[in-house]
Amino acid sequence: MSLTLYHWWGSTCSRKARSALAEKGVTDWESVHIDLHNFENWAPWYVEIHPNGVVPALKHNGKIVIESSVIMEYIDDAFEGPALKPEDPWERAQMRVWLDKSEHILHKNMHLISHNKKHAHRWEEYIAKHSREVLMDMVASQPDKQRRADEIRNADGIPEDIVNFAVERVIDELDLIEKDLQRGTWLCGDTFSLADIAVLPFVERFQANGYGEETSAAKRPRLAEWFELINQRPGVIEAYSFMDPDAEAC
Ligand SMILES: N[C@@H](CCC(=O)N[C@@H](CS)C(=O)NCC(=O)O)C(=O)O
Repeated sequence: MSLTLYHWWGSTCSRKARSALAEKGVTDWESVHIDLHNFENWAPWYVEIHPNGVVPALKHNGKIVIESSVIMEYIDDAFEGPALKPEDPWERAQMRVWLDKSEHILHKNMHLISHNKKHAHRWEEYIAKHSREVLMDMVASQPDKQRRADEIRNADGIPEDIVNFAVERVIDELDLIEKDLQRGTWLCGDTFSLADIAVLPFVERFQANGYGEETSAAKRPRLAEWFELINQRPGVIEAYSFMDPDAEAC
């Protein structure tokens, strides 16, 4: 059996994939760390693996799986270990709704929220080291047409009204998380599932972006309890403690 995960230590989507592996008890995998800060994800050798030039990607016995939510379902289906999908068909359907939201609402809006604070800064560093021309050439090599257009549009920062709307959209989802957590310990009843894994990185990232009050016990008590509980899981601790191998080497 050969299993390789192409990922970046701090990426929300990579955290989803690593959490699924750890929760499933799959430890025998090779790590290929893709340096997003130096745009290694757009290098031709990586685009051969992931045509959209993003992380994560999983290679299992020579076959590639992309898309973090699909990767998580694949891991759950392909390996022995605790089931990460609820038995009940309705709860399982709710889990898939959360997988969809993690991608199309949480990830999409978090990307806009993080841009000015994190990504723009990373671009400035790149410009200081190389030049704006080199950066824009790099951006033009982003293989996904939609993403390329978005990156070019966002190159000078995202307007405040767009960021504010993105914050509102995430807050709407926090309300839905609070509501769903009334049904049980986890997002889809009492079974810990891929829904919990998929939502966690965005709750964490929202806090890191300075919106921790929105996830506080005073504002959303069930969400705060869930956050504390999920962060005690050994699988989650393992997945989130994966650090930048280059940073460790310094
Ligand atoms: N829908 C994809 C999104 C993947 C994605 O956007 N990954 C980010 C990290 S979380 C990435 O590679 N960003 C680098 C870039 O866009 O250049 C998934 O869920 O796997």
